[in-house]
Amino acid sequence: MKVALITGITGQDGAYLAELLLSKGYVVHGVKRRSSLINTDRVDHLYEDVSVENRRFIMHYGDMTDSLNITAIIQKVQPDEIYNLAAMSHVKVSFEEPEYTANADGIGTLRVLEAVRLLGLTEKTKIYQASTSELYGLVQEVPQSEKTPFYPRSPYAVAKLYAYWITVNYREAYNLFACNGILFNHESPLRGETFVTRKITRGIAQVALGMDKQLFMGNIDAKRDWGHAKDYVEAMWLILQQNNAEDYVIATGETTSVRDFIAMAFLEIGVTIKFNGTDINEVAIVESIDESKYLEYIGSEFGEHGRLELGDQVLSIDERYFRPTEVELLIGDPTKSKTKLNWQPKYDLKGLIEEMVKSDVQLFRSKL
Ligand code: NAP
Ligand code: G4F
Repeated sequence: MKVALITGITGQDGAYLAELLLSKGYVVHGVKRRSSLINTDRVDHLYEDVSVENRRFIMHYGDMTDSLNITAIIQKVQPDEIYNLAAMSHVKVSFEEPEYTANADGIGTLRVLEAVRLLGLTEKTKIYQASTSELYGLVQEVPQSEKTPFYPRSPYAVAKLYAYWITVNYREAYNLFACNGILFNHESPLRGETFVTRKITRGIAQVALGMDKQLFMGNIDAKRDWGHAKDYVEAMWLILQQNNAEDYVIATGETTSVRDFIAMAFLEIGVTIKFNGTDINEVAIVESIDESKYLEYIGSEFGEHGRLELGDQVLSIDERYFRPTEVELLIGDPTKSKTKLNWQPKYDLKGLIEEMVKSDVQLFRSKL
């Protein structure tokens, strides 16, 4: 049985990857942070009690900012594969916590690589580094491929730039099987609540159920290449199954604005919206409602604001969500991953939105 170690196992990708590797027969070890509240919701269904013999899912307390701890875990686990997913992953928050982000996301990656080298595991352990399309930032080429120059636009992206190059350097200097997956945005019902897609699907569920009046959004002109996290963790695994250690772009090759994502998500519950106004004065209004679809989705119970009606204002712009430097457009060129990894996403954007909206409507209906 192969042994995998996942840092960031309690995050969106960590949870899907753990499921995937368990289904492939791996023993899966994960690093979780100590916190005052339980932070293992996404993987609780995989938990095995310590009394279970031959457990295949094992958690260790750890933190990317603690070299001794990271080294000790790797020594104990002796992994065949490490998936380094742990990071302070929120771009906007990284402007407020730049030093911590550099430490966890940048130097944290060095800690993993150096531990493998110092422990003499360079021949045994393959390493996947969670690199990001944020590296392209102020894009120098459209679409972005493995050869596109980087131009990071946030403390998060700059930290991830260090992580990218230190991974390449350890591969070249020490012959480590270390690879970067340059993943474009990927989402799911497990996505953190403050990333834009989940904020939208949660917000729409609450507005549609009369639990809130409207969404407050930042730059809705930004465009992203959105895929489903389930498809993307499969690409992570494929990257480590190749004969040669290389870096890959993982993307759908299509881009959509935040504005269009919002309109598509409202349409999923039968509501057509119209955008009026410009810049920070832009709003969205309910233009029409497909009654049978709306009521089939939402049911007949509503919160204090009641049901949606024609003309209701359901969105405003709030400058607090703007970033000091923005990444306006991301669209990946997945040619290499399609040809070399034979990777093909199963979800399209409509299917992703449907799954996320359904899940959040169900979540908030249960709270009514
Ligand atoms: P996520 O949901 O935010 O999960 C991040 C994980 O890292 C969580 O388990 C978190 O623990 C853990 N973590 C954060 N700081 C840590 C520290 N100092 N020590 C140990 N663990 C720490 O992120 P995700 O969407 O799954 O993304 C996974 C990785 O891919 C991240 O590195 C992200 O930057 C990168 N990435 C994501 C995307 C995307 O679109 N999702 C695209 C490209 C790259 P807690 O649960 O305790 O917070
Ligand atoms: O969902 P986001 O916060 O994701 P962002 O900044 O693209 O970063 C995510 O994807 C990266 C891959 O490219 C990962 F590396 C990173 O870890 C993370 O997972 O924002 C997407 C876009 C941005 O342009 C943002 O300005 O949506 C815009 N946006 C507009 N209104 C908003 C909002 N973003 C958030 N979070 N909240 C808003 O209200």
